Amino acid sequence: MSNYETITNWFVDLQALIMSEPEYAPLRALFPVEAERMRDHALASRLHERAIQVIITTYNVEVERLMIGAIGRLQRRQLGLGLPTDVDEARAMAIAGALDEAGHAPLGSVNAPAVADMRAYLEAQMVDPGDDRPLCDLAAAKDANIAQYPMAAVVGCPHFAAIASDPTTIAAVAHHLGALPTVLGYTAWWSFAGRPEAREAQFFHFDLDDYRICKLFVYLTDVEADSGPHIYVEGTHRPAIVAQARRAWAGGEADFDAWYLQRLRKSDAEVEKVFERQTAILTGPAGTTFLADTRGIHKGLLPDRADRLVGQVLYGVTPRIQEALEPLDLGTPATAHVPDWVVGTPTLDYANRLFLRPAVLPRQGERP
Ligand SMILES: O=C(O)CCC(=O)C(=O)O
Repeated sequence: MSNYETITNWFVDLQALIMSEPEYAPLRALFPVEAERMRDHALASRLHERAIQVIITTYNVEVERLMIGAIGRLQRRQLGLGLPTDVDEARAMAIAGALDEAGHAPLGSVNAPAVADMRAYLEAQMVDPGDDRPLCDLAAAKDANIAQYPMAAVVGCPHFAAIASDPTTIAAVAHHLGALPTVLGYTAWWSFAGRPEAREAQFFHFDLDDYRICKLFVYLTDVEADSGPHIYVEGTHRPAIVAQARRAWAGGEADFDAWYLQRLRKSDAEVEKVFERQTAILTGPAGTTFLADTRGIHKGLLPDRADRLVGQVLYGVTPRIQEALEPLDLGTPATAHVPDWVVGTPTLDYANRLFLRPAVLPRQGERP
């Protein structure tokens, strides 16, 4: 089955659950269509994007919980999926606990030879220097604040899919999100040092990619306080903390909403004053990995002294249509670095299905 059909069926089946199960009736106001209408991808995307917006902008935790419940039920009962096997469950729970509480959690380190492989691979790829400029060599992008690698190139980066698919990490993310994750993006980018001012994600903001999300970061350069650490305002992914800040806001709730929901980029002083929460400065040598629930307030600090190269995996709960719609087949030159086990069980295959597809083995009697 093509990726397109798999995604279509997922949305149709979820909609059928919403329409048929009484407990999901409150979701119907957001999804007032028959299940079959979800075959229209544009409609499915529009309805889900709108639902995410409504949930966030109305702080409707109950509807979010119902949606996660429906997705979990689809995964368990219809798709027959469970948590991955070969999991260090105590560790998965500890990681999920830190994510639930603070919003970020350290993971194990990637070893030096693997970091060197990833870096060498990425340095040989073209980058997007932003500002509508064409893809170029890394050297030609160094006047930008940030140069991003195209997603299709990052998927084939050595070790990356294996890091993203580690069963204990997938289990921890599943515990935190409340449903099995789907990888929604592979990204890697350079943040260059010495730029006069911060740009885009170098200002505080929060992400809205899905009903619930979590990102895995892999530092591929040494990251110290002056070389562009990820900065995370602890607890700000929790609706209760946001609600508390909203109640305490001197200008009233509408004014808070205008700042929190409509102002994409937020200043350090504003964030500090509004949330009064501990700020984590996530430093570490090349190979450091961690998870962050970027529904919370965060940014990548503008590096002062040294450039930073980071890889990132985005986990969500719905299979949103991707820039690279068709997954890459394993066993081809583009995925030469990706081990088979990352799609070797139903749950890992599900997590990776937007980007990676098991190699099609030649049928008996067919020539390879
Ligand atoms: O560069 C960073 O550490 C921040 C990344 C970020 O803002 C994001 O992934 O949304």
